[in-house]
Amino acid sequence: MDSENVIAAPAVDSALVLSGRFQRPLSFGLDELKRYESVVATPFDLRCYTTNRFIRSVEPYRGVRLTTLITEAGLPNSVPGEFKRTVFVAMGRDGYVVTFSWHELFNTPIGENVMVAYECGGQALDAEDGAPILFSGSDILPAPRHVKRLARIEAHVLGPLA
Ligand SMILES: Nc1nc2c(c(=O)[nH]1)N[C@H]1C(S)=C(S)[C@@H](COP(=O)(O)O)O[C@H]1N2
Ligand SMILES: [Mo]
Repeated sequence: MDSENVIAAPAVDSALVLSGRFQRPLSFGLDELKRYESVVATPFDLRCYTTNRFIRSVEPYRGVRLTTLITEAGLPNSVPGEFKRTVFVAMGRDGYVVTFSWHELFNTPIGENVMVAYECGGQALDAEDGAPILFSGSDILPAPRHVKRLARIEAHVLGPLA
């Protein structure tokens, strides 16, 4: 294992790792997420995008905004303005993947409601409850970007296609 992998390795099983093109790769345990300013989501119905199936109603989540964690790790800036063509790939521990763009998170109202949740209806969530849970509260159908057991956020800077 090289030194880069040692830094990126989760400190504990439930840690969330920010890796890729961030200025400082970081790892957050559940308790570390609670040290940041928190936001509370509106209660919502979890509904699958593919089948439109109602899954369950969800009490208000509390968590830290994804933009807060990204800012802590530092947006890429080795080339001026490259942060604006950055995409963030979020992965669950099971390999489930969803994407966000810099514009979406930092330059639209969607970003204000994207959180990494560690509490629901006033109750602390643990790994068995799926924590930490990535949740995008402004999505039309919330289930796809409701990632249980979020493990990693990778920053990728897109380049010209040809
Ligand atoms: N980690 C993880 N989160 C996930 C998924 C997944 O496969 N893995 N599937 C998503 C989709 S498409 C749906 S419909 C819901 C299913 O929620 P449930 O497992 O509570 O029924 O979880 C979402 N979050
Ligand atoms: Mo789904």
